[in-house]
Amino acid sequence: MAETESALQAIENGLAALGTRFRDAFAKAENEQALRVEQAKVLGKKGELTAVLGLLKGVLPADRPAAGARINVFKEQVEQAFSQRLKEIHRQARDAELSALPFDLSLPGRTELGRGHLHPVAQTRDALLAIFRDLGFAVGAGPEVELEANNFTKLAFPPDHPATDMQDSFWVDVAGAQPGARTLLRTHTSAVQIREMSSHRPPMAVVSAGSVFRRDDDLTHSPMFHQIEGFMVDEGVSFAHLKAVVGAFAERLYGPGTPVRFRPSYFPFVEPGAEVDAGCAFCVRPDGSHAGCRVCKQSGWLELLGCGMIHPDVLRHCGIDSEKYTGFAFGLGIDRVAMLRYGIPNIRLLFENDPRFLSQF
Ligand code: FA5
Repeated sequence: MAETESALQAIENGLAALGTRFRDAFAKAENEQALRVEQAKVLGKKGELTAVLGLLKGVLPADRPAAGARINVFKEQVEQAFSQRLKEIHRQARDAELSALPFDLSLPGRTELGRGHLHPVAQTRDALLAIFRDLGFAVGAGPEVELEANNFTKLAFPPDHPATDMQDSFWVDVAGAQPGARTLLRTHTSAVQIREMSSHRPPMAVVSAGSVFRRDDDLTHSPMFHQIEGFMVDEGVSFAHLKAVVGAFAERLYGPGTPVRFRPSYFPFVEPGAEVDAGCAFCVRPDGSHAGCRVCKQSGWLELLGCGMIHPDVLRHCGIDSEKYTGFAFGLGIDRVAMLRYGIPNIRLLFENDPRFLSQF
């Protein structure tokens, strides 16, 4: 009996000493790691409480449950003290962070990332669109996957025209398309003419820009490239209006006084049709004559665009009275203009996405 009493006393004394020690150690622990070390010293396998538990051997079996319960209460006290101190440590760390000196927002930023900018084709597109906007054209748009009807048929392409061939165009199947309605990646932005003229009534003057696709691939031809297309329809629109718009466009693009020349050409959707060249801006002399250079292949002229008076059949296909209304249309490759503008010799450079190349523009 005396033996068990002294064992119980030893347990009580042990817990009391341990209690003072761990409370002191927890209060002094300055960070989470130090706190966890102190906790392990008390509760760990080789910790001080294990030594106290050893004293249970000297307690009579009848007194052991009460002694065990006493030890469990102590364990809970340790754990409670531990989580309380941990919360305190976290709060102190957060307070220190919040009251530390704020970031200096006036410091210069890191420059390694560099600033991006618009792709040279996008810059050229925007410059060209701005010219036509200034001339009074509205900006329209159409999809890149287009109906055969809008890309070819309503533009009066005969069914056996080479452009409609599998070798020239990318035909695609579209899930849910109307039966019999063939679809392809549009081969030119002229399809936007059809969409606009079918959904609006004259007078109208619309320009649109975007990606187009053909089975082409060499130094100056890419399978994906970009075009700008414009047209105007109203009563009394004539070739003279077309010449005025094209002339103003050339002057805005290559400088005041830039001459243009019209050469007869064929596109199924215009009659008459023409190709337009602009005087070469790279070798023009002060008197307006041209020295001839590599860019214009010594000719003094640069190809500018294709154009013509909209064929009456095209107007009719869009439900526009071709007896009352007339119109003109024109289209040009943006990539070619960008190549001239920036002196880029190979069209593929534009689409390889090499930052060493693109960062030059
Ligand atoms: C057309 O696409 C006509 N839709 C333009 C038009 C519109 C004429 C309205 C009349 C009235 P063309 O096939 O010539 O025309 O192409 C126009 C321009 O696109 C060319 O002058 C050229 O600059 C550019 N181009 C054509 N194929 C490619 C290609 N594979 N890669 C880069 N540019 C190209």
